[in-house]
Amino acid sequence: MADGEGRAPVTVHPTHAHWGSYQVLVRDGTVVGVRPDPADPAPSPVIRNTPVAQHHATRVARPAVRRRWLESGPGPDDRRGHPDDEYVAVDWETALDLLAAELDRVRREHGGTAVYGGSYGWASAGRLHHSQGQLHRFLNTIGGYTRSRATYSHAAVEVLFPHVVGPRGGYELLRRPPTWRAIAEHTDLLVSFGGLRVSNMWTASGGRAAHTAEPDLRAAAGRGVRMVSVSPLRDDTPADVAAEWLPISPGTDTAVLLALIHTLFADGLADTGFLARYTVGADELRDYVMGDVDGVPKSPEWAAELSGLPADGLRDLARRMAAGRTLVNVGWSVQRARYGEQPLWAGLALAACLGQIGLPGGGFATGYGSMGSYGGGATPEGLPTFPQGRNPVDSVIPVARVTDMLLNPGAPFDFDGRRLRYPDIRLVYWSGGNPFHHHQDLNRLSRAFGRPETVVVHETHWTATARHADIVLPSTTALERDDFTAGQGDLRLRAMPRVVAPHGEARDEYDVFSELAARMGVGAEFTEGRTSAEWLVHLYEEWRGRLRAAGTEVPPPFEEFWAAGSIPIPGRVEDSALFGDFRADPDGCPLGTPSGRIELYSATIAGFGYPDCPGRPTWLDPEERLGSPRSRTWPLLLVANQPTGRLHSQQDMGEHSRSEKIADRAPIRMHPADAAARGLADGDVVRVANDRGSCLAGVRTSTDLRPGVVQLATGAWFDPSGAPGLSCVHGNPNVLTPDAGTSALSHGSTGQLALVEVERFEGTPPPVRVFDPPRITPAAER
Ligand SMILES: Nc1nc2c(c(=O)[nH]1)N[C@H]1C(S)=C(S)[C@@H](COP(=O)(O)OP(=O)(O)OC[C@H]3O[C@@H](n4cnc5c(=O)[nH]c(N)nc54)[C@H](O)[C@@H]3O)O[C@H]1N2
Ligand SMILES: Nc1nc2c(c(=O)[nH]1)N[C@H]1C(S)=C(S)[C@@H](COP(=O)(O)OP(=O)(O)OC[C@H]3O[C@@H](n4cnc5c(=O)[nH]c(N)nc54)[C@H](O)[C@@H]3O)O[C@H]1N2
Ligand SMILES: [Mo]
Repeated sequence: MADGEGRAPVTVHPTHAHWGSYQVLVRDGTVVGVRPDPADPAPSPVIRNTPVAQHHATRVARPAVRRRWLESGPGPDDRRGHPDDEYVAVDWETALDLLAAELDRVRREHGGTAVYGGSYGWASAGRLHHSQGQLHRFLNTIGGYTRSRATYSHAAVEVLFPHVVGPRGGYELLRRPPTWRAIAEHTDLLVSFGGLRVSNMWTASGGRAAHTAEPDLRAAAGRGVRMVSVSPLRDDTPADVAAEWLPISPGTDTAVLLALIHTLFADGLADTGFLARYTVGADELRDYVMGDVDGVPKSPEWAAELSGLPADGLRDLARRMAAGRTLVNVGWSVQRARYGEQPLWAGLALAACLGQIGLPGGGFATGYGSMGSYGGGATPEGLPTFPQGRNPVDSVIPVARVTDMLLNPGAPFDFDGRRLRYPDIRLVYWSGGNPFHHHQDLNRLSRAFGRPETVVVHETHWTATARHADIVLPSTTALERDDFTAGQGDLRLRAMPRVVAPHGEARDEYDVFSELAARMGVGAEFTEGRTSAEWLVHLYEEWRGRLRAAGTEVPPPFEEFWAAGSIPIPGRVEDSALFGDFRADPDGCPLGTPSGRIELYSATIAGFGYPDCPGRPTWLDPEERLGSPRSRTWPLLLVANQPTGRLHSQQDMGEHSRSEKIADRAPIRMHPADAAARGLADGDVVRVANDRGSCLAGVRTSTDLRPGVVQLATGAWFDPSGAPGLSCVHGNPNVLTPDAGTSALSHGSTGQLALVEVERFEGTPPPVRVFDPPRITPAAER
C-alpha cells in the first residue's frame, strides 16, 4: 500500500547471507531497511549494513578497463592499485571481446598453468551463483588453471590432521564434532583456546537457517558446563558464560598445552591405558615434555614464564581436566600464526592423555566459537552443488603463498612432503574474494600484483582488489538474482528469490562466463544447454536423486520447495562423540593413519625433515610474541581478529560497520595502561606501525585486554591514499601482519598476530577516500 504521501509501498522480502537469514524492505526498487527473521533466536546486527552497501557509490556499475592497460596492452605495471589510477568505462561487448582475446593469448602462449584462478574468498551465499564455483568451472572448460589448496581459516587443521588422525578423522574434526547439545548433556569442562566468540558465531559459510550457536552455548552453561576461556581478550567469551578467563600471552598456547600434559604425567593422571591402546608416540611425547630430550621440562613454571599465566593455576587446571568429562577446543585463530600446527597437535595430545577421545562430549575439537555451524550438526549426504568440472592443469600453491608465487616464478618450495615450484603467472583472475582484505603484508602483495601481465576481477564493489585490476566486471549481488542456499549441517535449504533489479549493468557471473565460453568456442560445454533458472532446478533434482539413492527421506519437487521458501534438510545428524567407532573398536575401525591410531609422533612428518614442523608437538618460539627479541623494537602485540561490524571486508561502508569506527578509522582497542604510557586517550587517531607498514586507527581503551596486547580487527577497506610513509589511512591491519606460512607442512596464513608500536598521529588525519569510486572516464571521452 502507498503511504499518505503517495510514495510507493514498502515490500518485505526474505533473504539469506553468510551472516544469517533476514528480511529486506524495498520501496521503489530500493532497499530501504532490514528486519531480523522473526524465527531467528539470535540475529546478527551485521544485517544493518545491507541497505547502504546495496546501492553505494562504490558499486561497480559498468565494465571498466584500466586506461594504462587499454592504451599499452598487457604487461607488468607497478602502478596497479595506485589511488589516482584511472579507468575507462566500456560496454559489455567490448569488455568480453577484450577479455576472451586476452585469455586466449595467455593460454596459447603459456598454457593454463600461467593463469592463477585460485580466487580465494567468501563471495556471497548461494549454491549456484557462488563466484568461485562459477570461475573454476569456466577456467576448467577453457583449459585449466593454477589453483590454491586449503583456506585462510584453518589450513593447518586441513593439512596436519590427515597425518595424525587420518583423512576421514581430519574431515570429521571439522564437520562432525560433538553438538552443543551433546556438550550440555555430557561435558563437565570445556577449555577453549581462543575463546568462544559470539560475534564469530553469527557467521557460517552459506549461512544457517537460525543462529542456534549462541543460545546453545548459553544453554550448556546454564546446565552447568564450566567454560574456561584461554584468550588475550576477556570478551572473546561472554562474561556470563565464562567460568574463568585465562589471559594468555598470544602465541604461547603450545607451551601451556605442553605444561598441562606435563602435570598429567607428573601427577600420574595421564591415561596410560588409552595412550597404549589408541595412540603411537606417547613415549616420545612424554620424554620431550618431561625434559628428557632437551633438558627442559615443560613444566607449569616453564610455561608461566612464556604465557604469563600462573604456574599453580595451570597445574590446578590440568587436575580439574582429569577429574571429569573434558573437551579441549583449539580455536582456528590459534593456528593462524607461525608454527600454527603445534597448538593443534598439542591440544590433541592433551586430550589423548586425558583418555576421553571418542567419549560423548569429551576429547578434542577445533572450531567452537569460530563458526556458527560448528557443533550445529552435520549434513553427510551433502548439499546441491554446481559441478566445477575437472582441472587438466596440475599446478597448485598453498593458498597463502600467493605473493611468493607472483614474486618468485620458478622458485622451489616445500609443501606437505612435496617439493613444488611456483608457476610463472601471466594472468590473475579473481572473483568473489578480496586478497587486499585477506592477505598479509599488503605492501608486498601490492608489489606482487604489479608482476602479471593482466589482472581480471569480477566484483560487486570497487574494493582495493578491484582497484588493482586491469579489467573489472560488475557482478550482481545476492539480492539481484535467484538462488538457494544452505550451510554445512544446516537445518533448512532456503530459497533466495531476487529482491531488486541489478545495479547499473551488473550481470550474474553465470551469464558472463556463458558468453565468454561461447566466444572461446566452449559455450555448450560450460552451460550444458541450461539457463541459470534451469540449473537451479537441475541442481536441486540431482540432490533429490542422491538422497533417494542413499535411502534418506526425499524432499518435495523443486516447485514446491520454491513456493514454500524453505524445506528441512533430510539426513541431518547430531553427533555426541567424535571418534566413537574408533574408540569402540580400534582394530575394526582404525584411523586412516599409517599406524591406524592417533599419531602423537608421526614418522611421516618427521621424515619430511622440516625444522618448523618436527615429528611431534613441539614448542617452537615465534618471533611475533611479547618478550621476543623483536618485541624490544615493536613492544605491543596486535591481535588482528575477525570483525564484529561485518563479515571480513564485505559491506564495510554499511551503517553498522561505520558505527563502530572512530573518526572514520577502524577502532584499535588498547589496555588503559598501554594507552596512558603513550599519552593516548579514547578517540585519538593513532599511527600503528612496524617495519612492514603502518595504518591509522582510532583508540578505544578497555580493560578487557591483556596489557601489552592491542586489537585491530580485519576488514577496514585498504586505503593507500594518504601521505608517503602511511600504508593505509583507514586501519587495515594486514599492512602490519607477516607474510610467512605456519610452516613448510601447511603454509597456513599467519595473519592473527603482529608486533607493532602505537603513537599519536599529529595533525589532521588524511581523509578516507576508499569509499569514493575510482576515477572512471566514459568510453566516449577516451
Ligand atoms: N590479519 C588477518 N587476516 C585475515 C584473517 C585474520 O584472522 N587475520 N582471517 C582470514 C580468513 S579466516 C578469511 S576466510 C579471509 C577472508 O577473506 P575474503 O573471503 O577474501 O574476504 P571478503 O571480504 O569476504 O571477500 C569477498 C569479496 O567478494 C565480493 N563479492 C560478494 N558477492 C560477490 C559475487 O556474487 N560476485 C563477486 N564477483 N564478488 C562478490 C565482496 O564484495 C568481497 O569483496 O581473511 C583472512 N585474513
Ligand atoms: N562477525 C564475523 N564473524 C566471523 C567472521 C567475520 O569476518 N565476522 N569470519 C568467519 C571466518 S571466515 C572464520 S575462519 C572464523 C574465524 O574464527 P577464529 O579464528 O576463531 O576468529 P578470530 O576472531 O580471528 O579469533 C578469535 C579470538 O582468538 C583470540 N586469539 C588470538 N590469538 C590467540 C592466541 O595466540 N592464543 C589464544 N588462546 N587466543 C588467541 C583472539 O582474542 C580472537 O578474538 O570466524 C568467522 N566468523
Ligand atoms: Mo575464514
